[in-house]
Amino acid sequence: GKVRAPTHIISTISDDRGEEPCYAGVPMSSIVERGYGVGDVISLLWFKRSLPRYCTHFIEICIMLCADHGPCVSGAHNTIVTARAGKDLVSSLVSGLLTIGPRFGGAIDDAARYFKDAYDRGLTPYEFVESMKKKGIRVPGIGHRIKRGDNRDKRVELLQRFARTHFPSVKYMEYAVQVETYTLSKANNLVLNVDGAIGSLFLDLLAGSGMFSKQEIDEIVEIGYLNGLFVLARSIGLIGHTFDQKRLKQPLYRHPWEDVLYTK
Ligand code: Q5B
Repeated sequence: GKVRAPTHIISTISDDRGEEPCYAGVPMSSIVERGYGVGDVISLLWFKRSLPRYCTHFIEICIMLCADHGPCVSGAHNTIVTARAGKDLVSSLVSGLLTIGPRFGGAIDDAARYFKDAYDRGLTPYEFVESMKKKGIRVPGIGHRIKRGDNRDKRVELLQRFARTHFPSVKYMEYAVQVETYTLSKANNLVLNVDGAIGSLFLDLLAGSGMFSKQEIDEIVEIGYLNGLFVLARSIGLIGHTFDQKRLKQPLYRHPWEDVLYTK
C-alpha cells in the first residue's frame, strides 16, 4: 500500500489546497453565502466547530467592546509612543500588544481558571478571595484603575445583560458577581472588570452551549484561549492609534522632566 512520508507539521484548522480555502472543513464560499461573521470565523479557526448564533454574537460583542479604551491605557500608550518614534505599523502594533498581560487585558484566562476552580470546588466568595489573599495573588478579573463601585464599567453591564437574555445558564458569571460583591465590601475599586466578565461568561458559554465536552472545556481553560479575544480586539484600536498619530504628524515623544521624580 501507499506509505505516507513523515511530515514536519500537523495542522487541523484550515486547508488551502483545494479550489478554495476551508476553515475547519467549511469552504470560503459557504462562509460568505451563509452570511457568517467574524464570530463564526473565530469559532471555526479557534474551536474547530460552528457555534450557535448567540455564541458567535457574544464573541463579536467581546471583540467590539474591547477594541479600544482610549489613548491612556498601557497598550495604546506604547503604540502611540512607537508610532511617534517613526516606526512602521507592525512595530507600533506589537509594541502595544506586548503590554497585554496579567495586569492589563490579559487576565481573562486566569479569571476563567480561578473562577472555575473556585466555583467547581464549591468555595464561597469569602473563602475564595481570602484564600487568594493568603497566597498573595490578586484575584484576576477584579479591580480597575478608573472604574469603581459607583462608576461601573458599562462594558461589563452590556456583556452581562446579553448573557442573561441569551445564555441558557450564567452560573459562573453569577459567581463572579458574588465575588465582586465581597471584594467591593473591602475596597471601592475592586469591581468585576472586563477581563473578569469575559472570563466568567466564556465559562458559561462553554458549559451551557452543549457544544463542548467537559474534557474540551478543561483543555480550553488550561491552554488559555481567552486572552486571544482581547489581543484580537485591541489590535483594532492599536492599529487605529497608529494611523491617528501618523495622520496628525505627531513628533517624537519625550516624557517631561517635571513628571519624573529624580531621586537618589
Ligand atoms: N487589589 C487592574 O490596580 C489592577 C486586586 C486587589 C485583590 C485584586 C488590579 C489588578 C487583577 C488583574 C486584572 C485586568 C492592576 C484589568 C484591563 C483592560 C482595560 C484597562 C483600562 C482596558 C488595578 C490597590 C489595593 C491594594 C491591592 C488591592 C487591587 N486589585 N486585591 N485582588 N484583583 N487586578 N486586570 O488600581 O491593601 O493597598 O495593598 O491587578 O484583572 O486591563 O481601561 O485601564 O480596556 O484597556 O493599580 O479596562 O486591580 O490598584 O495596585 O493600587 O491596589 O487594591 O492589593 O491593596 P490598581 P493598586 P493594599 S481590566
